[in-house]
Amino acid sequence: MTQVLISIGSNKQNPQHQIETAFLRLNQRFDNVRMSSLYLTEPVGGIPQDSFINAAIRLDTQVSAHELLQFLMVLEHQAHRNRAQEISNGPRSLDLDIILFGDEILSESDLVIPHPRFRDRRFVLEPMQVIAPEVIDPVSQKSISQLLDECSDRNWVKEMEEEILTQ
Ligand code: PH2
Ligand code: MG
Ligand code: MG
Repeated sequence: MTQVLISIGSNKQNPQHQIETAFLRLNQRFDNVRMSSLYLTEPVGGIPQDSFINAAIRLDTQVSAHELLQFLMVLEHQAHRNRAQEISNGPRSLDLDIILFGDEILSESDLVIPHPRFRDRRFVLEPMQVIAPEVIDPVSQKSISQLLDECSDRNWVKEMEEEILTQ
């Protein structure tokens, strides 16, 4: 089994519904799926747009990182995400990014793990710190807690509601 950390985000087409639907589908497909509470977050990347809702998800799987990526892209497609019409860092109905995949380090044209920008993003680290504070980034050898302590991103991140747990 590999423990995976995923960052989920949306700022279009009912963000809260998009995130809850994706979480239910992940929960049907994978083991020990846990999601942080939802966070309202300031858009990062310089494009004027609505605030995002972000959360962190942890799950266990036997599939490869590429197979997981395929599954996440199906979920994005089901949320009517259309990459062809998108601008970089712009609005999106559903974004599912693999942040860590066990201790794998991978750099391919379609998939880079650990996610190259996650250490600089408070909207990724703050929710993740709640469900996986001790998980180690295999590149920096630092824990999620330590990366959050050292993170200089000052864009605002506000917790929205209680944590959603699965049995
Ligand atoms: N995703 C982006 C660009 N900017 N900003 C916030 N707050 N949350 C996101 O999920 C996000 C972003 C590109 O994927
Ligand atoms: Mg993203
Ligand atoms: Mg993405």
